[in-house]
Amino acid sequence: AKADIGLTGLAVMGSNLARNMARNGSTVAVHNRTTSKMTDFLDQHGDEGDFVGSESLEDFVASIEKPRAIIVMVKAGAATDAVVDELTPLLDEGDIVVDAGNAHYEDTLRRQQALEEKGLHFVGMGVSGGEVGALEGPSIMVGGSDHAYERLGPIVEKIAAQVDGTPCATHVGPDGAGHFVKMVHNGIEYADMQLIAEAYDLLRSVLGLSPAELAGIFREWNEGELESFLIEMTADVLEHEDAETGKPFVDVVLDQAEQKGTGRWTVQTALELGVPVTGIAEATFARSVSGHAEQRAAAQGKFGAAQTAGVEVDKEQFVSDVRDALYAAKVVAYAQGFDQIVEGSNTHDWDVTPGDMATIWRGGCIIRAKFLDRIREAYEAEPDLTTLMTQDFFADAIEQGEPGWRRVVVAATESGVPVPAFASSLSYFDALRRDRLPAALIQGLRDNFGAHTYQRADKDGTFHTLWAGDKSEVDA
Ligand code: 2AM
Repeated sequence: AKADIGLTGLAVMGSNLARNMARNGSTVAVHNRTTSKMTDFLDQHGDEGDFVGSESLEDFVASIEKPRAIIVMVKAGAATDAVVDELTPLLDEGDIVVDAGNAHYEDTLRRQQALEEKGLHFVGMGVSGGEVGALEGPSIMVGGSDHAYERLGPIVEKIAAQVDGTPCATHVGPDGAGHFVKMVHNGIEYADMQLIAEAYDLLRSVLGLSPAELAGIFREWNEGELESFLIEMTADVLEHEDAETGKPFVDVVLDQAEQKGTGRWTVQTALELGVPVTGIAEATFARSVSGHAEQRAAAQGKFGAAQTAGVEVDKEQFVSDVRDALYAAKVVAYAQGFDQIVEGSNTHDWDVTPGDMATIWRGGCIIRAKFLDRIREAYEAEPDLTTLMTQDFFADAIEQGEPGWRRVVVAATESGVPVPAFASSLSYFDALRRDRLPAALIQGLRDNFGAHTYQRADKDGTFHTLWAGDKSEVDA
């Protein structure tokens, strides 16, 4: 019998996806450029399910049931293009090539168009959950045609994480939609991690608690509305001691955060779409700041640590305030991320259902959280929601958290603890609710130096003031 699906690229992610599919009943054709990896794979995991191993790409393709579905799990970029180019001459009309890597959605759009011209289907499939998720049940965001999803969906929905009997996998929309949504997912993950890091830094600096004590606080938070994989993991990391020195692990790790690029892509795309994802942007920039060792050393040498009087706080109150700030800022970050999904979908005619994204992010992925069930419910109640922030449940949470959120930003400022994400999300909230914004002054300046014109709040039309002349107003 022929294989139900094929997978080429048997590094860890590819191997784990292949094993997951086989464990869930699919016969999986496997291939790797370096043949020994394929034979090693079969030696180690061949008994976990039905595999068909091939040494050549030709045999691999021939071993798969038509229309063929072939997952490519190689390095993003040139390697993906190389493998797709090698594959396409071997395929028949209606066959489906799936890129399960973290591709930029514009690359996916390009590849989809190229394959469509050949009568083939290209699917950009976002897979979140890391190596463990790939094996045990990831969250899967599938782009591409309906034809492709009909073939792929049943397999993918089986291997995904399941929450309340619902698979964490769905057909997000055509062409680049799956990779776009995966990109924003990662951007939100950046923001969420930055907010957690700011909460940790504040609690530690202001209250002088040890990492182990802080782990206890995060464990407690994980019992409530903040319950999430990232909060749970935060407790684990804070509790961990370095074997070599016996010090808290978090104190021996070099404090420079790295990035692979999906956060940057999210921000770049958001700038182009004109969506203010300030939480994600601050998180991405905060990683850059941490990596600028020379500037940090120069500033430390020149100024030393911030000279502050320190703040007097009630411990219990402060812990509660930081939790409120974290929750409110998290609402802002997710609201902004969902705005970007909606805007991307509108721009590319993808018809993405935002609530479905919250649904498939409830399990398997890195940002899985109780919180996402609330977002799912919010979009269920109101599919065309203008912003998550004003939906009843989240509006209540923000209003309840607001006083603490403000106190935390003040305390951070007074104690010299950087809180770019807490502060910018609060500014975003204040900007949205403000009666008048100083954007009016900016319009005046633009009209003055560049005759860029302006509109008035009190009547229709476009106007220009003769700034260099008698300052009268003319229709523009
Ligand atoms: P390899 O084992 O032959 O190196 C992660 O690097 C995975 O991508 C590996 O399975 C690797 O195959 C594969 N890979 C990377 N570049 C590739 C290319 N240009 N063509 C085919 N496979 C590639």
